[in-house]
Parts: sequence; structure tokens; C-alpha cells
Amino acid sequence: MSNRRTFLHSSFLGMIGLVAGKRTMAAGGLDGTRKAGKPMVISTWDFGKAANQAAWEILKANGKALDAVEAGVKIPEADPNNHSVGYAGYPDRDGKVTLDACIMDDQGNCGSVMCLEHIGHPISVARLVMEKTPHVVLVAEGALQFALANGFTKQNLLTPESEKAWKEWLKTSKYEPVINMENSSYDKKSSSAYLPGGARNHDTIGMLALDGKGNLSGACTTSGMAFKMHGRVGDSPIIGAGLFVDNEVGAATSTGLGEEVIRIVGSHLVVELMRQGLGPREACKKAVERIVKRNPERAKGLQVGFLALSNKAEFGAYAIQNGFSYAVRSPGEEKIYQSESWF
Ligand code: SD4
Repeated sequence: MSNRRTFLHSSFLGMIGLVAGKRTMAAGGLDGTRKAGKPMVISTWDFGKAANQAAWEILKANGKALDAVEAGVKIPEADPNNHSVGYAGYPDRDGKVTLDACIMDDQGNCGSVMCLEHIGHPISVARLVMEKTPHVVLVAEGALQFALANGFTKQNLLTPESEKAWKEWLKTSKYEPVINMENSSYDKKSSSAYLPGGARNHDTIGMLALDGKGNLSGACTTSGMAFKMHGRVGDSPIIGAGLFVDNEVGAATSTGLGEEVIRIVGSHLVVELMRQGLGPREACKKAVERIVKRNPERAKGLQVGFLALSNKAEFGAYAIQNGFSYAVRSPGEEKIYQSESWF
């Protein structure tokens, strides 16, 4: 009897999911579903496309979602044209490049590094924290010491271009997030045109993957908000805020102004809303609503975007402002979607 009830309940939720999926597809292809059993990977912003490709190489060879997300986000981490992740990330106000990253697998294992300097692939250090220590988080000097002890080598992450941007910023030292800085700063030569006297809201890559065995994993890595206070940590390396994975339900990640995401423990909220039966897009929208409702006037000047993937390969996103994009790679698709937004 109880099995039957469970079956009826899940069938009903499944139907809601299908109907919701169809409705949003019809409304402009902003949300979608894929057949379970087929791998897929999604990630934040336009540059997610190149990252997805690296993850896809692993997924299509029947590899694990965990390996796929690590390999995927290493692409923007090493990209000198990406000023919001890894090498060439914009520094903090003291001129130091400090990186944040976390990773989570289908078993609920997770690892994180915060405020890590001199190491170009913080995501791989986060994975080692997960696999080799009894802890979840290592920060700053301790994280660096752990990385060096495990074979990583020190690297200068501040490129001449990022240094120039920082020096330009020092002339005014304004500290305000810039909406959708992630896409506007990507692959553009740094110049005063991109430094209009304000500190900028960096970008982040958040990546979620479902492998052929139906297991989920996620990774999130960033240099954080440009020209932040030294020691500032955003949502990205915080499990539950910038990333959350629950193999029973789905996974979520976030980008944008991390302080707002931390306040609502955003990615965990999205996954829990999915557990209650909302589709990924609807769950992301509810999380956005939580931020907007707190202060609707202030929300007009903020950007936060959520991206989610269910264990049935349904995906969706929602942002406060127009302009948040995400990249999808699956057996039949390689595409950049524009997220719907509150404003
Ligand atoms: C942070 N969420 O450090 C990151 C930055 C980001 O788009 O994602 N910007 O707050």
C-alpha cells in the first residue's frame, strides 16, 4: 500500500515536472528535460560552453560526473581571458589574487578551499581536501600548505592585464558590484572601458553534471568579487550556498553577488525546493524571489543567478536581472541559453 502511494506520488510529481517542462519549452526553450540515463552537463555563463566540452569528453566516454566537473571547470581556471576564475582573475584591493572553489559528489562528499593564493587550479585542491582529509574546508595559508604538500606548485596568478585593471581601479577605489560583469569582462582586453571607476562583480563558473550511471556532481570556482577586501569569501566555495548536490533530488549552483546567496543558503534552498516537487526553473525562481523580497529596491541593482539540474536531467535557471546565460551540453545539444529573470 505504502509502495503504491509512493509510486502514485512520484508519478504525480513526474507529471507536474513534464507539464512544467513542456510549458517553459513552449514559452521559449528556457527550460528543458533530457532522458534519464543520458549524460549531460550545464554551467554558468557563455564561457561555460568551453568548460562543458572538457566535461563532455569524460561523460561521453562513460566517465564519472565528479571527474567531468573537475576537468570542466579547469578550463576557465586556466584561461587568461577569463578575469573571474583562476589564473588571471582580478585581484583583491591589495593586489592579491585569492581563489575560492568547492566540489561535491553523488555521495554527499565535499571539499572546499577559500582565499587560496598562488595555485591555478583551486578546484583540484578542493577535491583533494574532500578525498584526502577528514575535513571539508581549508582556508588561506593552510590550504596553500596542503596544496604544496600534495604536489601543486606556486604560480604567479596576477597577469599584467589584471594588474593594470587593478591599478586603474585604485584611482577611484569604488566598490560596487556591476551587473553581469561576468559576460562583459570575459574575453575582452582589459582597458579602462571595462573599468568605469567601479569595483566589479566577478564571475564564477558553477558546473553541474549527470553521468551515464545517473549520478550527479558539481563544482564551483571563482576569484570572487573583483577588488574585494583581502580575506573576503563569497558564496562560491560554501557548500549549500554556491553549490549543493543531492543525488536523490538534484544539484544547484549560483553566480553573482555572493553575500546575497549566502544569506539564503541559495543552492541548498534550490535543491530542497526541487525535493518538494518544483522543477529546476521554478525552484531557482523561488530562491531569487527570496532575495528580491528582502529588499525589492536594493534588488534592482543586484545580480544573482541560480542554475539547477535534477537527477532526471531536467534543467533550468533564473536570475534577478536579465543577462544571465548558461551553457548546456547533452547528447543532442550544445547551446547557450538566456535565463529568465525577475526584472
Ligand atoms: C562571489 N559569487 O564571490 C561570486 C562571484 C560571482 O558572478 O559569481 N560573480 O560572490
